[in-house]
Amino acid sequence: MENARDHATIRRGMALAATLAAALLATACTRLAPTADAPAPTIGVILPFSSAFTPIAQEQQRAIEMALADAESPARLVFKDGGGDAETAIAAFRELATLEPRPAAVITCASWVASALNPLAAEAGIFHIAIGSAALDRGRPGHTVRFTLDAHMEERQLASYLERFRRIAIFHMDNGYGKNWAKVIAENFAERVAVSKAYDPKADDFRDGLRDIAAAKPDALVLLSAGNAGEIARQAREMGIHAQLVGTRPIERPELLERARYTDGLVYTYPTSDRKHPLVAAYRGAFDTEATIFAAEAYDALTSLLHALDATDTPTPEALFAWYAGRTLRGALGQVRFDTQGDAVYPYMYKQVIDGQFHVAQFQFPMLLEETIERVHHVFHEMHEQVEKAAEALGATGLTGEKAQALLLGLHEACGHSYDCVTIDTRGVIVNAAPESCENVIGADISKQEQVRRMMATRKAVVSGAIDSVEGFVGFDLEHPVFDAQGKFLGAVSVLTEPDFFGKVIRPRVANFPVEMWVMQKDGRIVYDENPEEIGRNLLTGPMYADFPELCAIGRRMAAEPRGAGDYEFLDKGLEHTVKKRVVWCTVSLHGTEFRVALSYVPTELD
Ligand code: COI
Ligand code: CYT
Repeated sequence: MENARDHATIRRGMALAATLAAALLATACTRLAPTADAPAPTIGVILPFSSAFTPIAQEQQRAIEMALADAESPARLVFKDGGGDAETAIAAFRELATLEPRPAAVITCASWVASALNPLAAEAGIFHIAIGSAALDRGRPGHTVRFTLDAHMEERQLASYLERFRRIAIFHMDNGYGKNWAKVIAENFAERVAVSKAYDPKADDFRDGLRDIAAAKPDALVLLSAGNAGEIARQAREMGIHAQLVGTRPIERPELLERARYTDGLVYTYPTSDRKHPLVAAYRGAFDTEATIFAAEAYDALTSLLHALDATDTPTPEALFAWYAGRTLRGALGQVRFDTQGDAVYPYMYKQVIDGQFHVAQFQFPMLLEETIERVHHVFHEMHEQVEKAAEALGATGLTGEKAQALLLGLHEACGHSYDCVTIDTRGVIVNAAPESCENVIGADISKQEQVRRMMATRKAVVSGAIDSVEGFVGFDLEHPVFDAQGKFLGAVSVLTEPDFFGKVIRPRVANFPVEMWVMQKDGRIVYDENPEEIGRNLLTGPMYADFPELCAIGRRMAAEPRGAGDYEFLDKGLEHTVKKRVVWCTVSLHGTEFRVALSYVPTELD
């Protein structure tokens, strides 16, 4: 490489000049002198310049040009107007495909464009990257790489919040983004969707559709919208619609804050991204406005594409796709993992418009904790009720024999997260077990286990802490005494939880949120953590924690107090760097055994 720094400087100058000169509808071109050995690759970029999304296209173009200016290797960018529909984008693609030399790749924005161009790009042998495309139907798998989280994944996160509403109204853009999202919500909340209306994103009067929404008297109004959400909110409020406003990723546009009076309180899902990435400050400096996630995706798309082109000997679509699939990248989006389909996965959180600004929604941390606690509580409660019934029935059948085993199997099937169910006799020996695959534990003496001793001593139902089960893994055991009709103590019936019990209950509740959850017993033992290395360690006495006195202090408070919150320093998710964390915790208990369920996050990572 000759003088990479000079190149970078020249490119930066050209990129900014191009940005300033680019008329909205014009085809902008950034030409670079090819280096002696390899010609600069041509990259086509199709953005919705002439559409309802002009400011989004502009933002993406700026970010792509900034990425080129920051890059080590040259490229020739050819921007094309994709309009607001698939047909215009297809025509733009056909023009790109005739260029000499042919583009090595095409970057496109919008769901409807991504789905339409995936097969065409595959056909033409041109690698395809989709940005700003939450909905994508890949007619040709293994070809398109996407930088946007899929709507289904985002909806799973939005659902945690939507669950609290009874009458949901949906007002969506009449395009591939809006229609697909509306469908995903309707699939999940079928009977609660009171009304779902499409609107033309190029319109400026939305009152026709909003009248039907007003008539449905919703308590939540989901806007599947971009820049015109502000105007929609104004018209909705003026028509007397007071529902909670809810949104999704593209709703965070500067235009929204111009209508802050009407959009205040709006809650929406949004990527966490990396607000400390140089792009954020550079964009603000150059354009005096905030870069949104559209810029971050566009910047990372071009940056990574140039790396991929450098790293592949023959940059065929197959080779480029293979470069992305399974890879983890770091960029303006933060840390991004590409799955084998070629889809980017990165954390989303809730944001909220408060006092005319976009904020990280603080309510989400206690909300996610409460929801998770409720879930664990539900599982415990169900086990308790089922085991109580089984104990009653076993009093009549006795603890051994086929009838008893059928009861144990029924108990096992009725309890979510049961690994097996057994009966023990008065000596503490396992005398029966279900399912059949677990019969090998029959005969094991578990009388020395702490919870068995407690049950024997009190003849009351007990729950263990984490125990090393005779089954061979760490589990939690609910023991319920069994008495016959005369009140004679026969022994007990038990449900043992499956391996990774807390993980199985907790993980889906907080999947893809930028939080970590962990569970501690009152003795300080960590019985669940996202980081498996920490499970089984003791927060109060473990050497791993000794260098973090604030964390130990939190641990002592958690041992003593059923609920609380605090700040501490500890290692990040990868156990690499020390970061300042915030924690909120709560308790779930059954038969006197208490578990502290904690949620922690890094506030500075989020804003
Ligand atoms: C999407 O399709 O996911 C988008 O964000 C498109 C955008 C132009 C509203
Ligand atoms: N196993 C079991 N303790 C064990 O080790 N099934 C119940 C209690």
